[in-house]
Amino acid sequence: MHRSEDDTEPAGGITVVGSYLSPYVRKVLVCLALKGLPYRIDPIVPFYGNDTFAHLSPLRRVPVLIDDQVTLADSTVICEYLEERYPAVPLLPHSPPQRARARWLEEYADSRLGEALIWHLFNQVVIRRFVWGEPPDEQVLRKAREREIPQALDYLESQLPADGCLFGPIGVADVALAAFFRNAVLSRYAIDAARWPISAAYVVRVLGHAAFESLRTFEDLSARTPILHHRAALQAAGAPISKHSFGTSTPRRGVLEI
Ligand SMILES: N[C@@H](CCC(=O)N[C@@H](CS)C(=O)NCC(=O)O)C(=O)O
Repeated sequence: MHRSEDDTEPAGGITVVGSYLSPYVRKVLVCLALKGLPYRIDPIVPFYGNDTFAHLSPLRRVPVLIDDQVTLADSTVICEYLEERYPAVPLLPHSPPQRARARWLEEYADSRLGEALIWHLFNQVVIRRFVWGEPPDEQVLRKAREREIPQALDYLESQLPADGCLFGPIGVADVALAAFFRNAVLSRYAIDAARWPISAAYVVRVLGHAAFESLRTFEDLSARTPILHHRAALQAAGAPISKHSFGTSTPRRGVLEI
């Protein structure tokens, strides 16, 4: 699945720029794994991107995918591209209504779960502290824990299957939804299985898939390693690290203010 035998960039191969801690990066890495596509990763936290990174990703966000033909800076666009270019293992269902529903749930994950679980939870407890040396905004955290996440789980409880995945085999909607809840785990937020039994079981099931499992060591390592040492620590642990990095040692604020 990974290509870590040597330090040569694979000719015509795929490079993903972005940290193992990002749910949007995780979504792309899991889709690559499911499609059996090898890749290299430049595991930068986006605030540490250099000037070239800003050129590749105008919003200075991760993931960025670079291959022999294109450079793309949005997880949904990347996954659609992979789906079209490498259709052998499909990650969208076949019928138009189901495809549309899969896209909606992916969009819901990226936007609403992104807001609640990343900007208002993970970024508060992890990024603010470890990138900016600031304490979390307790009001934002409280709102996320007490209102936004419960609201999202109420909705998901009505949408998710009691068994298996959303549309048969695991697909991009499952990957996107579960990817965000992995950051909930990393932020020490556990879904209350008594209140949302279907969602709690679904997230455990999807995160238990081998394609998610294969990333866990690198995620946990990133979570406990100072940011500037991520690359070396991940390389030592066998991650398929790219030869070149778009990282720098001083963080700068993002382009979008959310
Ligand atoms: N719509 C983008 C969102 C990506 C995104 O927001 N990534 C976060 C990391 S989890 C990021 O790069 N944040 C840096 C910032 O907000 O400046 C996608 O789907 O790829």
